[in-house]
Amino acid sequence: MPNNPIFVTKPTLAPLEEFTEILNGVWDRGILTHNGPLVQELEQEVCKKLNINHFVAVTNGTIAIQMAIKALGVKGEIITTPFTWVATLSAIQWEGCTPVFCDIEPDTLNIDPTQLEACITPNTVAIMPVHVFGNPCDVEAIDLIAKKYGLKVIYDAAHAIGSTYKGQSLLEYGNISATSLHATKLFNTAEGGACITKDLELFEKLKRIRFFGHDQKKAIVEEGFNGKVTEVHAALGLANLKYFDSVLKDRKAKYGIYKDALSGFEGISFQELKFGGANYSYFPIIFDSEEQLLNAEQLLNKEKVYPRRYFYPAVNTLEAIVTYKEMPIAEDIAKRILCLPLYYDLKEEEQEFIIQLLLKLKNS
Ligand code: T4K
Repeated sequence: MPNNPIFVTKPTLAPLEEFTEILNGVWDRGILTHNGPLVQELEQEVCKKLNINHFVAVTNGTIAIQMAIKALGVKGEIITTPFTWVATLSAIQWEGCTPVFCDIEPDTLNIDPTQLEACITPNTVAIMPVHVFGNPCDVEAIDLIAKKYGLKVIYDAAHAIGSTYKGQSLLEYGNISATSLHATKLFNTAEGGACITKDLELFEKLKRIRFFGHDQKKAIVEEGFNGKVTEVHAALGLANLKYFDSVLKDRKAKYGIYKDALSGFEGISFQELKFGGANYSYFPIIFDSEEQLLNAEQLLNKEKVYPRRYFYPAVNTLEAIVTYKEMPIAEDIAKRILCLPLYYDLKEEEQEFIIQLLLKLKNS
């Protein structure tokens, strides 16, 4: 039994001295924010690392989604998934748009493209799928539907940094992708997020929106807000970025260990990674019933292991903020899914301990 509790995740942090080394420059310059040199460097370095065109670093992933909606100038219904974190929903609503839910595929856990067309009305302006747990959506099918109906596509790519589709960064799909660099994500700046687009005009617009609507001469040329990133956060990002490849590799290896060990376990199944290219940022298991999940959770908690029920409940059931509409697949999956601890610092013996606990359940 481990000495310390094992949580679902733990931030990956570069050695402290590597962070403070970068911070020395911040102290020397006295520039703390307003698109400082470290923010610019972080954006350039991430573009190089992911081989993408433009990356606009912002305060957090929720703001990134809101900025994407704002930059595309859409107002109306946005079709999205009920199987997501509440931020997807609230970002849509904060931008004065109406979320319309489209159910998910029971295997990939992503929005079901075959159900999309039935959700489209004359008021539909955009589609906002989520690459759930970093597993790529069917981007080609979604793109075809969007083109057919003249809709924008904004990916909630909060989990998807490091994921690829046909060898290219998944963040390049859609008109804009919004990612999260929160402490719990594969690559973090403590709090943080980013908008990614291939479109140069949108890129420039996103930068203006982030900074109150200023153009380069500081004239206000459009409505913006404060989505800026501090130099301290950028310094952390630059320190952590050096470990990006080893973190990806480590996640994949640990994902494989869980999968191999739990594959013969009758009563659980796994998310289907249909197109490959996942970043293995979470390890979800789907139980046959909620009762089995609760048993497993109880057993793990007793041993100070704390997996998480991402995403529970399905957000279409959050009646404090939306009108309920039944989404049978998402609601069912949300009740039966549990994410196991998966992070860079998770030790081999800790992972083995978790596996053994679950296997005990199988044999009981
Ligand atoms: N879209 C989607 C699909 C998302 O999943 C999210 C966020 C967003 C949009 C919005 O992105 P942001 O605006 O957040 O950038 C976490 C995160 O807060 C959230 O970013 C994430 N998704 C969501 C799925 O999970 P909690 O409530 O589970 O976090 P918490 O505090 O319970 O942390 C989980 C575990 O991580 C803890 O048991 C311990 C560990 N931890 C956590 C923090 C914050 C640490 O060791 N250190 C830390 O600093 O929400």
